[in-house]
Amino acid sequence: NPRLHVSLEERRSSCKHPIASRLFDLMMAKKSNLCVAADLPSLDEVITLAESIGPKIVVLKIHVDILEDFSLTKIRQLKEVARAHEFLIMEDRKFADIANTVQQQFHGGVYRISEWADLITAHPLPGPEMITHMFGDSSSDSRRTCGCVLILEMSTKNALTNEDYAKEAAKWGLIASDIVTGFVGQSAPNSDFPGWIQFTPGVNSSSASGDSKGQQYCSPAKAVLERGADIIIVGRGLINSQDVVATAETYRTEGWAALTQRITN
Ligand code: 5IU
Repeated sequence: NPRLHVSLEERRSSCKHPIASRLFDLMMAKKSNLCVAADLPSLDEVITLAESIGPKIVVLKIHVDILEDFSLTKIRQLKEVARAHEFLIMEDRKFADIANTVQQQFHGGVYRISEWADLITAHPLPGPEMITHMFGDSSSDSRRTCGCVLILEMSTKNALTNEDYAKEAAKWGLIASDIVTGFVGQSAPNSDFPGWIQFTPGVNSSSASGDSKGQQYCSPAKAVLERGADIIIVGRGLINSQDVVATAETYRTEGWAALTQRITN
């Protein structure tokens, strides 16, 4: 798989989406491929975490619907922190409906995700038309300000995202590579397009197995070297640690070392 060994500079130059280019720039500038899953109960806590670990991460992933104090004012505050420390905000909304509904979930409601998210996750389950129409028509600004991250595989035990599913969805994602900036997966799909980015969750250095609810974990090195991760997604392994800044530095160093090792090999 050529993507795995191509330099980040070269991959950046083949990107078809400004958010993907920006993410490559951030990775190179910050020497980081760390995305933190900030699954905390309030935006106040997310903002405090982001202020402390901001310099070490390239993406902060949130679930907007678990925040008890959500407001557009607070999300704008988080946006400010993201601007100051230079990281992207990923809303892990996992869209999975028909395009007409997804458009409303993306632009409307209380959360108005399209106003602030740099990256948004979506399941390919509804088919390729959902992907091409999720942001609205071709004049929609959000097509350039927000990148879709397609979920090809899940990290959980007995997930239904088998090889055929992931393969078919990867094809759709590649065809729509002006919309799809990357994908979530546990393995590297066969493709000679180096411009899209693999996000891999289920990374935790202190738990070799998983949680008691189906989540499965591996180390940062294994995620990058054996599973093809460009970006490692770390949640509880970091947010529950005593010293989040020191832990972020450890994950950043390990993740980055593995990525540079993979590229130079
Ligand atoms: N997440 C997964 N697995 C997946 C997908 C998303 O764990 O396949 I798609 C999310 C869920 C959570 C984070 O927000 O990534 C992982 O958190 P922990 O590192 O705390 O398990």
